[in-house]
Amino acid sequence: MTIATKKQYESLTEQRAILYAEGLNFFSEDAKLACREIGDGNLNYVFHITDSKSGKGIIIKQALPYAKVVGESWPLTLKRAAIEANALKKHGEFAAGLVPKVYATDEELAITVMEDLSHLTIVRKGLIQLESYPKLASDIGVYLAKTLFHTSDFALHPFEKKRLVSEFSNPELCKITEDLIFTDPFFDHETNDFEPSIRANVEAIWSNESLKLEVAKLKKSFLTEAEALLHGDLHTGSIFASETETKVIDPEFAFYGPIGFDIGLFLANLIVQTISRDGEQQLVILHHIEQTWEVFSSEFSELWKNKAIESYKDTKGFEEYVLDKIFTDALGFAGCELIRRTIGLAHVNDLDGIADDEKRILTKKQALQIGEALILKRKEIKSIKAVVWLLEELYK
Ligand code: SR1
Ligand code: MG
Repeated sequence: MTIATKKQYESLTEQRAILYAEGLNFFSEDAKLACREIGDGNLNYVFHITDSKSGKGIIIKQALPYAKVVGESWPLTLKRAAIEANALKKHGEFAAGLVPKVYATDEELAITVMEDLSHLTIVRKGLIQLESYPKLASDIGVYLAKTLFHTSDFALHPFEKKRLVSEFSNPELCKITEDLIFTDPFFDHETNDFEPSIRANVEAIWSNESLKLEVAKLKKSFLTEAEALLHGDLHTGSIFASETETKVIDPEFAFYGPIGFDIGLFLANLIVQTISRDGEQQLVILHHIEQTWEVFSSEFSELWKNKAIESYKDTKGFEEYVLDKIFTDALGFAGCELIRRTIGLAHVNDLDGIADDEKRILTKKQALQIGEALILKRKEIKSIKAVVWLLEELYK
């Protein structure tokens, strides 16, 4: 008699990851496998398995039952591994080539096995080292337009759209964003983390009622507007790239939310780079900012023209209204991201890694200032060029 036993979750070690890889039928029997844990994110293990005989490789990503950045005191659902794998597959239907291929998933062990991207670098790391990514902005513009348009009501039958809203319900990960991006940084909360030298700037944020009112509106939009299947955490640490390739990884925060959110997060993480750079190097990133929006909006318009199923798609002014709203929302969300990356729980190396104390503090103060301006002035800023002018004025 065979007794069926349910597989129990256990976290992998490098040794166990090799055994797991051997069972996948991906490598040949005589493969010589090696493994390295390469995860540097806040939440998961990432094992890179390579076969020295064939040169082939895979990534085995495993979700931990808690947030790695904090420790076991912050339990976290393992369901996020399935959300991530399903979001990669769904986004891959529309933006093939811009996301990694998923080879296998294992719900019990919260594992996703995917394409080896080790020939690419994490964009945040590369940008800090002034590496250039000539395709980054246009690839991300295309990725955003395709994934967001095709998963929205503009492209889907309402039954399918609502089925996807339910499939990608992701309350625990959304709660992290609600707290860490939209709430905690704007109050004297224990999760916040900032340098004593910027305390006065932080306290000014906590007591700025008009700013808090605008953040409350943005949070409401994040909580309630199920416009499209978002990546949900599209910062530069969620993108692998080289001079010729771009791949968006890590959509474990995926859910149905406002279209401007992914765009805003990406723009904010580019803005962070412009603050610490000068001259030509700064211009490169300012150009990325402009190009991301330009490519996104023209691709989105093209899809609207050719693929939208909405009855009002040709009603004069509607497409413009939709794009204006996405733009305004994106600026507001970018502002919140800039503030939380400076004073909230999850920091970025673009700011914290600046060794010179004076420069780092000045950069952080500017990040807060830009964040505030984007939130408060988002409805007055009418074009991406105006965003670039605002930044250039500040850096003069
Ligand atoms: C506890 S998780 C902290 C942050 O890491 C993720 O990448 C998200 O950005 C989240 O806000
Ligand atoms: Mg991540």
